[in-house]
Amino acid sequence: MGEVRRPGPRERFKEASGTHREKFYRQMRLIRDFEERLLALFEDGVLTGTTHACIGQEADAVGVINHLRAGDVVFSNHRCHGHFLVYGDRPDLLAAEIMGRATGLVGGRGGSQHICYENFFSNGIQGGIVPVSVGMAMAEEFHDTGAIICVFLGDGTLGEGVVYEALNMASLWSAPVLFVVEDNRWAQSTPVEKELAGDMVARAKSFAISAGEIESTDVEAIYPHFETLVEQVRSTRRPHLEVIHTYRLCHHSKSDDMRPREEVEARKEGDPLPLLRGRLEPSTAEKIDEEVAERLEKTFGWALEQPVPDPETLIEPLKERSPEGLR
Ligand SMILES: Cc1ncc(C[n+]2csc(CCOP(=O)(O)OP(=O)(O)O)c2C)c(N)n1
Ligand SMILES: [Mg+2]
Repeated sequence: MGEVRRPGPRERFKEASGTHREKFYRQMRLIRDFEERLLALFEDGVLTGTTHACIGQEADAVGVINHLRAGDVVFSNHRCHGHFLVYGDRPDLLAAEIMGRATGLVGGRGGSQHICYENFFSNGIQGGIVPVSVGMAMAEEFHDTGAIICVFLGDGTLGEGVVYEALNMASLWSAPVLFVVEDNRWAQSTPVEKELAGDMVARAKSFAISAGEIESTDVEAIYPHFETLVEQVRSTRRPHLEVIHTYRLCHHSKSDDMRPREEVEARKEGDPLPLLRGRLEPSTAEKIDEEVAERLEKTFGWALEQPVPDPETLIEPLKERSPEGLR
């Protein structure tokens, strides 16, 4: 095996604190509460610009990324906070980044959508990350690292032509990429029925890429479902595409929601948080809720005190960063 590119302290994936159930609930609680606090700061006018929350889709990030190993690479899109928080467990650096602070993940230049941390990369251009993830997979193969790439994309993004060039090359070149399509039934204000012809799984199969789907918001269904898929990509060194049919319970961005109210209300029954919380001992769930609330209180308090970058440095290329944050 060659040297793993930018390995990072990724062994944390193996350290389950308490049971899987507790760990998964803690991670989902962190994502949900982080984003709710963020949205409140936008409402209060403390934050400006834009952000896309993944409220309702937390089980995807938790159910997939917890299978990855040190050295594996994650690509995400505009809706990246959940993926990042499971990958990096650094709400402090993410909060500072979204607030445009110098001590954020990428020095306050990336904001909510453009993150780079260890082997995690996100970009807000729909579809743009997909060919990059295939190129990255080929680089990992070239260096014989054994790493795999996991890339998250939305249902609407399947309308971008570059996705199909990337699927074609991934199959031809045998790239170890797990494409995870989060089908939340909407692309901004367009329902999936008006944006996508045919079948998502069949599209991948037409490139001789193995593919499947799961309809669930239950992390205890998604996590075991992805165990074999991640192992399959790792051992066969071939791409796989898996669709998670889920639902976004929040607006697309900060306040834009064109969906029928009744539809959103009905989907709240599948909210992944109460679903898992109900399986925990009430005292355990309360303890986790308190722990997360306390952590986020410190996180946001710290982030709000961070300095903004010196405008003189804004066009300078960012140096390799190891931001300190709260640790
Ligand atoms: C190339 C490009 N076109 C348009 C946009 C604007 N845009 C941001 S999110 C979005 C909808 C994406 O829908 P989907 O892929 O289903 O992801 P979701 O937002 O549902 O998570 C659009 C059109 C963009 N970011 N990039
Ligand atoms: Mg969508």
